[in-house]
Amino acid sequence: MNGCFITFEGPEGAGKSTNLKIFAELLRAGGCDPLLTREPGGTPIAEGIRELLLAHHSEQMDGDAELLLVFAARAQHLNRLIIPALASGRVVISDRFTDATYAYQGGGRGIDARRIAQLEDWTQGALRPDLTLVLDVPVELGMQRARARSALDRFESEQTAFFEAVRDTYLKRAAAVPERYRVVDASGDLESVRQALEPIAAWVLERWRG
Ligand code: T5A
Repeated sequence: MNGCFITFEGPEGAGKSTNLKIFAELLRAGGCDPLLTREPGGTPIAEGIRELLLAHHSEQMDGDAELLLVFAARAQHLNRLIIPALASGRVVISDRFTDATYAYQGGGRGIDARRIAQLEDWTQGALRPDLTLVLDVPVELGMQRARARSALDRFESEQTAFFEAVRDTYLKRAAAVPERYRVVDASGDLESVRQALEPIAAWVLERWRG
């Protein structure tokens, strides 16, 4: 695999989507043309599964059903979009990936991380992101931003304890493997986050140029 796989993670309203675009601009300014994608989603079938996952339903979604849907979308996304792009040497940046499953289905829903790891191995084989940026904000600030932006989806309608567990899981995963993760304080204004992203983009460009 020649390319570079970067993921953006963090709790609700951390600014992943906004800052992913800024990060991509920094890479473009250095001559790199990254493929931007997102999870759940990224291909038409995976986007269909995303709609099912985010919508409010009249019956409660079973935790295992939710977990399997997340990985069904991921299998489609990986095999149809991410792996071919990496194989052709592209830098791929995904707005969320499997760390979100550990954070939301593991931390938030309480599903055993070993079960998630089994599905991760099955779906991804040895593939893991080369770099994961965790945009970190206190839960209440993130929720304020999310509420100000649009109506809340099924995940965003969870309680504070759920989001605290999500954030905690991200921070623990980042602390456990510091060589793969960069935790970015996303509680300041967009300019301060951009300044934190610049050296990380420079690192990616250096690696990309070989
Ligand atoms: N999910 C996903 C799982 O449960 N398991 C999984 O395995 C996966 C992959 C969808 C949901 O799916 C769940 C988690 C999610 O709940 P999503 O579409 O990425 O995932 O949904 P959200 O996390 O809800 O994405 P958001 O768009 O809400 O959050 P972002 O991307 O972090 O925030 P963003 O960039 O849209 O910003 C939100 C608002 O805040 C402002 C922005 O302008 C925007 O209005 N903002 C700032 N304002 C001031 N200062 C800053 N620094 C700001 N940064 C952003």
